[in-house]
Amino acid sequence: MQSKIEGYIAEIKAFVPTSADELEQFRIKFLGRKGIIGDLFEEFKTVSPEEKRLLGKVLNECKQAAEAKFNDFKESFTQESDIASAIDLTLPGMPVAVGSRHPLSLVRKEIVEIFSRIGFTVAEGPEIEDDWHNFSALNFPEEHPARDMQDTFFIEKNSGSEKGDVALRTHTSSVQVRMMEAGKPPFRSIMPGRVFRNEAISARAHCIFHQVEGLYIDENVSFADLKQTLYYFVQELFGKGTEVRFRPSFFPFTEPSAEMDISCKICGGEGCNVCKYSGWVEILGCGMVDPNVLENCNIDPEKYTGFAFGMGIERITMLKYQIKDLRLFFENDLRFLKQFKSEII
Ligand code: 2U9
Repeated sequence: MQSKIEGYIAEIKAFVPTSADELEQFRIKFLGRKGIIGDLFEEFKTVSPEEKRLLGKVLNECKQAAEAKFNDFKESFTQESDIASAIDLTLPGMPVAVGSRHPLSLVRKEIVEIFSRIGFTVAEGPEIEDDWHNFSALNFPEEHPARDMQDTFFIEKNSGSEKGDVALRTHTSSVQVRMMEAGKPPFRSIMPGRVFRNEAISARAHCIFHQVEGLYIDENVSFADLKQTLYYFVQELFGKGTEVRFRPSFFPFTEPSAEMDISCKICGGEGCNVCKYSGWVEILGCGMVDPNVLENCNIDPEKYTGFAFGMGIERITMLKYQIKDLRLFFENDLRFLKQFKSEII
């Protein structure tokens, strides 16, 4: 009910009548016998005492805003409905309510800007993918658990196509595969996008989330290039002096593979519940592109090498803004969204 009333307040504040008739329509709509304000007061009677305390103030504000708007313009239209005499055109304009960017968009934009400063372009691809681009080309074995219905949202099983089953992409790596199939090295791009996994929704996981992956393929690209690129990225996003460490890991599409941690920004490495008292938090996975993957994409692994990395934008945003529950990103609660920097696109 609160957001509905706030919506009406915004509508009332933005309303500028240009004739007596329009003003009368406004009066009937909001203040009339069967008007919105009356209805809201009826609805108000049915809510719990706790809600009454919260809603009373905003409901009165709504009523007063409607009455004030009506009284402000009543005089202007008593003599005639001519627009020029009704409104003082020399008055300053009414303020326009400006929204704010979603925190995930803010962080994605920042990540894109950081990588574009060192020559990475942005690539995008389809959200509905075939088995080849989402799994096989990326060296996932036939029996890999990610190919399971428990993990992946399939759209068409046994489609009969040579590219295999059709599913919602589980990572943006399929965009890299398409890019490599279509072109020739060097490649230096990042791939931001929405991905889908068959997971139960909780404070730490969602079935839809956002990733940024990156790929750099050329002659003589080494693990040292990977480390320096990601070190630069972390300094830019989390601030100078942020420490990094790499731990060995495994992914089907990279060899060797690693996970990268940064020193905890909450406790400065002392230990807190965000870093589980280790002083470190994991932010991404990375590695050298597996030669099998290069071959699958018609790139000669004897001539070219490359690195790749992937991160979840939700996770990075939660760390950057100290957000405790991932579900907040998807609820569109204005009290949450309003806290992020306002920007006109
Ligand atoms: C190609 C070759 C290699 C992309 C990579 C990761 C490591 C990784 C996870 C981070 C959190 C996914 O969102 S998450 O759950 N990703 O750890 N991703 S390397 O490697 C590629 C991609 C494309 C052709």
